[in-house]
Amino acid sequence: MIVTKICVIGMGYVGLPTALMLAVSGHTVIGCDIKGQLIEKLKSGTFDSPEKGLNALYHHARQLGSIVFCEMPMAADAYILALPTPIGSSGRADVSAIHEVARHIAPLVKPGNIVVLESTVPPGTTKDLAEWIGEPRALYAHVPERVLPGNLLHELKHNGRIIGGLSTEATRKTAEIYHSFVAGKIRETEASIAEIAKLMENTYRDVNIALANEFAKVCDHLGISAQEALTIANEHPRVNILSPGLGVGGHCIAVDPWFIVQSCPEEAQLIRTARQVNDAQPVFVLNLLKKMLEGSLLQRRVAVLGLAYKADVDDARESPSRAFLTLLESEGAQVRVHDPLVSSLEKWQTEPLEALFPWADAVVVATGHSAYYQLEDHLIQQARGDVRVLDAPGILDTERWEACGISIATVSSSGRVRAQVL
Ligand code: SAJ
Repeated sequence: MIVTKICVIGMGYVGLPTALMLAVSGHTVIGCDIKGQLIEKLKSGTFDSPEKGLNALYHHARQLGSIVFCEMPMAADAYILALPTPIGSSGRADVSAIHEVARHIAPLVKPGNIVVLESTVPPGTTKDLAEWIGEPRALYAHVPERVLPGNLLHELKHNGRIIGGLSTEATRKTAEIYHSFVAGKIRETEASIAEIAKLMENTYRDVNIALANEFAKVCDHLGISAQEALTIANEHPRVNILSPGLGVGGHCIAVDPWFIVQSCPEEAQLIRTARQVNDAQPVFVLNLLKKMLEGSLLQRRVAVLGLAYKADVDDARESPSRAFLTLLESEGAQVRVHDPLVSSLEKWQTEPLEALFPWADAVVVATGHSAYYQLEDHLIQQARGDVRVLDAPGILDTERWEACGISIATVSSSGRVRAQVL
């Protein structure tokens, strides 16, 4: 294996683990980020993460002495950019972080160096990056990240990777680097194909969840249990419908489909509609709750469980809880919140469940944290006997709640609950 000096730019949830993996796989690594405090922590050995295995990998890399951290990029053989690409105020992808880094590394990049873009980007951005850097003899490739927070290190090693170079030499040389730590299949292709393939992956998931959310609405309207119907439909060997819930959050699936829509607004009708369906899901859940509380939320006390964008992560970016909490307050409800991993979301501060349960007229599970499935009986017993419980992702242990005389509605069972109870 060729030992390479690699500068990884962006020490976020993708860049840092990638840098550490490279550092324990025989490379010399420079990890950069403009966040001074983060770099200080990484340098001083005080970095701490809830992500499984990350702390151990960090200490291992430091012991090997194969990684240094700094705020500005330094000269290397290869540069890997793992930077955020959010949706900007114009509704288009904001690639300014990539543009800015291109400006910084332009004087460092030499002919034959490798420049890899891992950020999810609109089609054509890898080519733009090469132009922004302006060293046409460097080797450019898009290698989209594919990891799931919570299982990051396993996925980084075992997931297949797409390597899409602007030239075959770029693809081949970039693949050599990734072969040093990836056990999954490495798929070599062109940059534009890698870019659109990554967007297809997340769009597929978004459209699938939108379909599940729409099925939940349809079944609610018809007075049918969507949950049972979805379970049965998914028993077909070629059907795999995902689960309805409060909506789609996170900085990937709720964002990336727009990159396709911005590139082809006329062609991407289904993709746009799926985004809109998922964005509107908190309104559907709000209306279910309203029906459960006899039509009005005015002055009703609602405890919302879950601020994170999905189960068992401490990340609330684009969380559908935000829209839901805002809607609740606009209806005049009194709102208090809890999350085992996120301490606050804007003005909403986590409070102990012991304080919320005796207080609440209604409990809404927004995020399917395993802590909510595992709730202890003494906590459930603190809920009021007439409390209404709406479990959006459908994760509560219904038997234990029912043993306390409390019935539970979920987004996918609301049709049946409505037909029977409401
Ligand atoms: N969700 C549902 N129903 C489901 C599954 C998820 O409502 O059945 C919701 C979640 O609660 C969450 C949102 O969808 O709010 C997104 O969660 P996720 O677990 O589907 O995805 P992310 O955004 O955490 O990670 C995705 C992954 N992409 C795919 O699985 C195709 C991951 O591999 C990517 O690395 C990541 O996007 C990314 O960065 O692109």
